[in-house]
Amino acid sequence: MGGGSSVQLVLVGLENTGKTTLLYRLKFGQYMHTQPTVGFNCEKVEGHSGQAKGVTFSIWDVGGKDNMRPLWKSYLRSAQGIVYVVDSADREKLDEARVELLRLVKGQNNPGCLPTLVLANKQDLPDSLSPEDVGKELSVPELSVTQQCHVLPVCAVTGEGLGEAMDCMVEMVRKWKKGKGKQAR
Ligand SMILES: Nc1nc2c(ncn2[C@@H]2O[C@H](COP(=O)(O)OP(=O)(O)OP(=O)(O)O)[C@@H](O)[C@H]2O)c(=O)[nH]1
Ligand SMILES: [Mg+2]
Repeated sequence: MGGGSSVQLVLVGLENTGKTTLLYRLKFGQYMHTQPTVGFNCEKVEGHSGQAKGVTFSIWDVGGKDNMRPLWKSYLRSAQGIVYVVDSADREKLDEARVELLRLVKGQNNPGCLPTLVLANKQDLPDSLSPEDVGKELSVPELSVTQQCHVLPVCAVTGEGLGEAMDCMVEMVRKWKKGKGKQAR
């Protein structure tokens, strides 16, 4: 996969984790003020570096409040990857974040085992957990036995880590397309 190709992603995670901030950071290259998302946002974003260079991402950002979470699964059908955003500083919500991640990834609507990238967001906050600890809390090591699942650190406000994240996603989607996700990693 390279320049000229397109990748459709679904961007989910609990409310207030920074999904829309991340989407607008990618789209406009700057911090934008957000409101809680009711329904979804969709933007087309161009990749600029690494394997993402020249790739067009269609990103569906779905609201994370509990009444909107049942909608997440309906976006999986047309997606080639899941980006799951976590607030690394909100320790009290990590259990809930894990339950929702597993419900989505292990559910009936994900028979193709879409590659899943967990983004440990808000790394700028002083009490944020490391990506390794966020990954452990969300069962990433267990999930990655049967499907592609990685965790990366990001800060949606500054954009730090987003280039690496898009690069990683392209690589995961490329492998998934080759093996349709059957052979993990
Ligand atoms: N410190 C810090 N704050 C962030 C970061 N990313 C997002 N935020 C803040 O987190 C709050 C929620 O951001 P949103 O992008 O609206 O969150 P969301 O996940 O889209 O929330 P829903 O639409 O309700 O699902 C906002 O006040 C953002 O400015 C980050 O990396 N660091
Ligand atoms: Mg939002």
